[in-house]
Amino acid sequence: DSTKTVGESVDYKITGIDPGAGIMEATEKVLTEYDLTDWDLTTGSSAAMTASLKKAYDKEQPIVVTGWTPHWKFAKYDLKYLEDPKGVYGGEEQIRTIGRIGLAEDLPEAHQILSKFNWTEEDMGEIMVAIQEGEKEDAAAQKWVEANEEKVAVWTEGVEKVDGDKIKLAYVAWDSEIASHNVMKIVLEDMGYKVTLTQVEAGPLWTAVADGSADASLAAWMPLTHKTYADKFEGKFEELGINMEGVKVGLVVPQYMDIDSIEDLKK
Ligand code: PBE
Repeated sequence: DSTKTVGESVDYKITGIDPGAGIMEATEKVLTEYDLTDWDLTTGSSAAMTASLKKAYDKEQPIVVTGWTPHWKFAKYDLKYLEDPKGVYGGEEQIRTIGRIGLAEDLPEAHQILSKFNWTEEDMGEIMVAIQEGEKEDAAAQKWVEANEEKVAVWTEGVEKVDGDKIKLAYVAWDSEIASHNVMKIVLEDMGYKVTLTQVEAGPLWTAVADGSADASLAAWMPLTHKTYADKFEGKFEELGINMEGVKVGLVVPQYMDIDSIEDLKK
């Protein structure tokens, strides 16, 4: 119905994800800063958000979701980010690896591998798309590792194998993090570790690394997305390095919607 405003057409609703995600905090800020007083951000999960997106997209209906790159949804659907002239979502973000204090002394080989871990959006995309098309998470990661021996060799170069040392990695069920943690599990297992992956929400993830109940995570989106967590736990974790450059978060809509900027949501 072309007489409706954008807000009316989507019931003044932005489809969000899990409440602890940094993008949720940023989106609440967007509602305030852009004066979108009639709008609500719904909470759910990454999987529920993509299900809603698929449902709307298949019928060419309007929808506004919290989105991020890398994500398979951009390969599957024709989507666009809404411009964010106020810069609430920051600019180019990075995904960083964080470890608990003492990791370097206790698990030095893993500390080295985690510190060297670095890959690209394309690498991660291959795994995300495979999983989305029905492949099991661990099988998709295993295939990628087997097909990318040279890349993995760079992360493990000069590192000695261990004999069954235990390591625990914490992650959130975001598609990007499912891919990265499943890859790292295999890489560390091939180096002799017994790896446990624990899936938690973002707040408990940061808490676990800070209190040492998890050894590391590849899921720290910085400098802005997880700034609240990084500030809260300052001094209680170690930054091990950037594992991916040029990632992004924001509001995402189908290309067929006739809006370009967050400001257009006011109309
Ligand atoms: N995300 C995906 C996360 C980081 C990775 C953008 C949903 C977040 O908002 O915290």
